[in-house]
Amino acid sequence: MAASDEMKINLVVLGRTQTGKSTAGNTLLGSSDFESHCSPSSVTTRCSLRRSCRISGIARRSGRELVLCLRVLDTPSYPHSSLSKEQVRDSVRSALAHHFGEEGLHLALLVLRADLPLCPDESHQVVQFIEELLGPTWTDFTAVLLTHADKAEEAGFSEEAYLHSASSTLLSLLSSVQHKYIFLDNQKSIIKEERAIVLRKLLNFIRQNNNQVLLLKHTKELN
Ligand SMILES: Nc1nc2c(ncn2[C@@H]2O[C@H](COP(=O)(O)OP(=O)(O)OP(=O)(O)O)[C@@H](O)[C@H]2O)c(=O)[nH]1
Ligand SMILES: [Mg+2]
Repeated sequence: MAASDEMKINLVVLGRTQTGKSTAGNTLLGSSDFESHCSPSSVTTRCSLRRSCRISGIARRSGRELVLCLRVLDTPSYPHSSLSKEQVRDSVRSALAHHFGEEGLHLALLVLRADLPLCPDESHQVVQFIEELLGPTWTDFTAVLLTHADKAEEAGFSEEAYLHSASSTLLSLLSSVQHKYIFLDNQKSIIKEERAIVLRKLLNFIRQNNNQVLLLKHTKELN
């Protein structure tokens, strides 16, 4: 297959602890590579990259099947139960530069729990963190992943009702990332068709940003 029929997609999951970042990475990759479980302390303590290639049936280009190669960088949370902000920021920064330095990052997925309200202080904290990592154009390269959609659904919220009742903080965050958001139920074992729907949405977000990538340099090169 010609290289032009392949598309590499580079993603990073970011967010608070126990929001479902690692599980979301697994859902997207269709694997169980990232360690993920319920814990009273943060589970992920270092960045790790996993990939899933030869994904077909998602998109076509010029009438030809496009084969995706998805790469997901899992990260320790911020805030973290045992790492300082600087430790998390430095390790994510260097992992981004190491893994995506040459090809660039397509999208950062800011993972939030759909079943918990987003309050102004925590939104400010996480947004500031992402801005420090990605720079001033962070909104173009960020989408919000609302995990625990199963719990919101169990509580009787349709997507429309959910957004109607959501905190103004969440609504303003969604607006700042140009309404790039996806509801995700990580709990059920996602079937191929559902995963394809999520991947198509991500692809549309990337297209919405004119297929641009964010180039992330090593800190040393920035000086
Ligand atoms: N019900 C439900 N549980 C979820 C969902 N996503 C994740 N979980 C559960 O939430 C817990 C934490 O998930 P992780 O993926 O480890 O969360 P994390 O954000 O990577 O956590 P840290 O690495 O500790 O920061 C696990 O028990 C998951 O099974 C979801 O969409 N619905
Ligand atoms: Mg994790």
